[in-house]
Amino acid sequence: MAAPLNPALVELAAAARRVTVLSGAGMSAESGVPTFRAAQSGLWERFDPTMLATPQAWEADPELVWAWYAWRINLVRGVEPNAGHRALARWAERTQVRIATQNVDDLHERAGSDVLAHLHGSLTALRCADCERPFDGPVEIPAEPVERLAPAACPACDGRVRPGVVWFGEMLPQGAFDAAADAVFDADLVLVVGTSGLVYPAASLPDLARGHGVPVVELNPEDTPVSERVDIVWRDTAARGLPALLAAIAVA
Ligand code: BJW
Repeated sequence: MAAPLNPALVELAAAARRVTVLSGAGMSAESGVPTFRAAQSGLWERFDPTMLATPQAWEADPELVWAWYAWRINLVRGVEPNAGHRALARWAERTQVRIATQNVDDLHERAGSDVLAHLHGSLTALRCADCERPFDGPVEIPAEPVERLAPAACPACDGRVRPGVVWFGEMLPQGAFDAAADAVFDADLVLVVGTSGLVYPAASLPDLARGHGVPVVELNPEDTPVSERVDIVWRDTAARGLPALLAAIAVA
């Protein structure tokens, strides 16, 4: 059951005309997608995701890194948006809701939302690691996890095809951060959902909002470094809290 809602939160949300949502891995957790820093399952338990999501890991062992991403692509294909994703899509029918996500899945879109910015790219926007050309050819995605898998070869240059995600030390997609920053400056409510707030520059967005006088709410079942820098801390999960908020503002 959802935690009781803070009346100040309901009042803010009911009055908001321009909501900006900053979502992280916790948004998709109740769909069955493990959060980035949670223990991975099965054979990936032995690997540290912060070591795999790097250009250095790809250079050293592309077959290991591609096998990890193939497992995750398969996992995301097999799950559905949760009640939190769907609540945001419904909210957008009555007010402006802009979503800037760190997530590399497509669950917001599959729930019916337009996503303003995928700050860390997308699992399935494949491209050549050498010539950067987008790749939309067939890729082998095994049904069961494997520890090594050869990446596809680029038809133009024979380079290795990599996932279209942003690894540590890489630049964010052109314009993505600026679009997210503009959306927080222009909001009358910023809702930070399900992120540990550890990864920059995405983690700076709540502070940018507050610096502009925009109220910031954090929805997360756990304490994070963001918690002490927001106006309202809301301890609940995305799939419980967001539908409860939507129901409350419908009658507010
Ligand atoms: C629930 C829940 C439920 C659970 N409901 N909640 C400034 C200071 C220090 C360092 C830097 C800095 N600026 C840049 C850096 C370096 C680096 C960085 O930030 N490092 C930090 C680790 C210190 N940043 C970069 O390198 C970025 N690039 C960059 O800055 O370029 C410019 C530049 C280039 C070169 C030199 C210098 C500057 C790029 C960052 C790319 C991050 N990429 C990843 C991997 C993507 C691909 C993949 O998925 O494999 O993105 S890392 C990973 O972390 C992934 C995520 O999007 C990101 C954030 O994770 P998130 O979403 O917060 O997930 P979790 O798992 O951490 O947390 C889940 C949360 O959900 C928890 O709080 C739970 O409680 C909660 N939760 N269930 C709601 N049901």
